[in-house]
Amino acid sequence: MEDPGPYQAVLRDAGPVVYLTRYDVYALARYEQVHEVLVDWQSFQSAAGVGLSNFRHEKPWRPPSLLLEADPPRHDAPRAVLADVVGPRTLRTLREKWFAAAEDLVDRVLAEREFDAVTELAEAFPLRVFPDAVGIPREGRENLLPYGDHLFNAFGPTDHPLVEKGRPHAPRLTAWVDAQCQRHMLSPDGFGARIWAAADHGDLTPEQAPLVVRSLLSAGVDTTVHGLGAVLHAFATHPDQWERLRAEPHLARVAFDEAVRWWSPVQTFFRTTTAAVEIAGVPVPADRKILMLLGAANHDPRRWRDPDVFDLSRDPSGHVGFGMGIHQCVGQHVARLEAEALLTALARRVGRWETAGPVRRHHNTTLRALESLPVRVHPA
Ligand code: HEM
Ligand code: OVM
Repeated sequence: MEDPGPYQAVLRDAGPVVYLTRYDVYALARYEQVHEVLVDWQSFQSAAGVGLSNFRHEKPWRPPSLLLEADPPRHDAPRAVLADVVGPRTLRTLREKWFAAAEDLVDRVLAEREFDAVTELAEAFPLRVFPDAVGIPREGRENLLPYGDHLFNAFGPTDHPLVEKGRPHAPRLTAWVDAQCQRHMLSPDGFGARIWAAADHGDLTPEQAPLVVRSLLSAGVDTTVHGLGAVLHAFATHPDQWERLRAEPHLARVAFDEAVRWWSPVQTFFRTTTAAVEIAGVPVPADRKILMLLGAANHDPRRWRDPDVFDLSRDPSGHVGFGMGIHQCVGQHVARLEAEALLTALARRVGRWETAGPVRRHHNTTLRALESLPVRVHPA
């Protein structure tokens, strides 16, 4: 978790499929095989869980997601609804508001010359705009990050100390999140209300609506916090790339995608084989867990030139940091808009910046995350 690069290189070079005896898992760390499995939902299903746990044999710790942990045809309706609710059309109406919120936040944070870019920016910005956009009340929002953190830890081995540390808090966090998904808790103009309206319209059942809202609250906070943390970390440690962004601010979106490739905030997801298959000629039995190392695929030198370099000149499209295929991140436009707003506001005001203390990692079995990024800024 401190530095995933070296073990990922070992796994990539060990072969196209690496059998992990301790977990009875088939691990893929090369881009070609990760991509192949991501786009073949028929052979590699999600409904048995996208963590290590196999839902055919183990009871999931919470009711499965109707998107992430579902296969067609059940996946299709929730996916279509959410794709519309958080799609580009909706986001055009939020653009001005989110850009203004970013300008306001950055103005206030830059009153100090030294601050923690993780807490003051990467956490503060999504927490300011996203829960409002979903339409949940203010009360209890401090539960969002801990809930997501436990959820992402729980995709890994359930006897891991990080999961054991989170488990006592899970019932309280889950109860709070589930309560926010009820119709009467949601403001009339947010993403949540639009999901309930889709149920009125017959596109979802009333039983599905709260679980689709839950997907937004599950997947929409920690991911963007750590994605923004990644792009801020990248720029604070690559002054030449910051200079380039300042000269060409339209690069903000591609910069964020390059950061999602380079850092890969979501490091891993699993699939389960529906039948005996071959991956790169290696036989894999039915009902086995396949570990896709998204971060390793995004650094595979077989696919990327100088993969470890954060480079705005690169075309990062095709990276698997948002997945690929039918489950590819439905919230990626939300994440990109948040990043574009924050980076644009910063690029106007910060001439130069650098780290001003030790960069500390936040440990999570699935997320690659920062706890602290102390920075010193020099105004433009
Ligand atoms: C799916 C990453 C932001 C909601 C995914 C997947 C990845 C991912 C890798 C694919 C899962 C799979 O194939 O099994 C990320 C990253 C983000 C981000 C790195 C930020 C940088 C968001 C946001 C939202 C969101 C902001 C909500 C607004 C979802 C949902 C799914 C998903 C609901 C499941 C989609 C499906 O199964 O059809 N995300 N995500 N994500 N993401 Fe994101
Ligand atoms: C969901 C969900 C939860 C975690 C992650 C995710 C990255 C989706 O509940 O649908 O996608």
